[in-house]
Amino acid sequence: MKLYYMQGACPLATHIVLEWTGAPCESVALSHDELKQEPFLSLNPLGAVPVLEVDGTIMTQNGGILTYLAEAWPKAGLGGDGTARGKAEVHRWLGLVNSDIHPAFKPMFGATRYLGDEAMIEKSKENARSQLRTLFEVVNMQLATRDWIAGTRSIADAYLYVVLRWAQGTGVDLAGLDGVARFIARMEADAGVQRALAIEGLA
Ligand SMILES: N[C@@H](CCC(=O)N[C@@H](CS)C(=O)NCC(=O)O)C(=O)O
Repeated sequence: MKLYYMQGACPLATHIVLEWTGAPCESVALSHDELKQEPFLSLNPLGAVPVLEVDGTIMTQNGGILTYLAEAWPKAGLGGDGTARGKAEVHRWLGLVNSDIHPAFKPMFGATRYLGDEAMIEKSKENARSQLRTLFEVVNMQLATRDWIAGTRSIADAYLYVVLRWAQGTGVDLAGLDGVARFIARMEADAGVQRALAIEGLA
């Protein structure tokens, strides 16, 4: 397998899951400019990572890639507790991270630059931070009584950790979210997470 990634971006979740599964994989680092040019655009016309190449097949989209790894390496137990409900629970939280939390960061990553007015751009970022605080309060409630977001350690935890890193780096208020703080500490103490961070030069 070959994983195309950009440092610190969402493919860090794939790197963590690869470490948790033990699946061998080559990593290819790309700059933001390289994502928007050939030859990468031939792999993913959307110019986005992650892209995972598996035996000549190109996979894109976090949800698809992470689900593939959980299914293909079942011994790692990253797809739920083995029941239909457990799998649904993993996808519930993976969906929250991928469809609600991740896109809410867009103003912080330049999506509202087109407004052209610094005050307006800052306002859009403040609004995003406030939406993200609400989303992380929901995550915190779930983590109040659990070590892992879906009950058992799963692909959703890897992705959740990535967006929490972004929250820390973009001034989202995580104060008082004790379950979230415990989760971040648990992830940072994990040897697989540490190896994934080191692969991306973030350790
Ligand atoms: N829906 C896509 C989103 C992927 C995505 O947003 N990737 C970001 C990195 S976290 C990216 O490649 N952005 C490039 C850009 O700025 O257009 C997925 O889940 O894989």
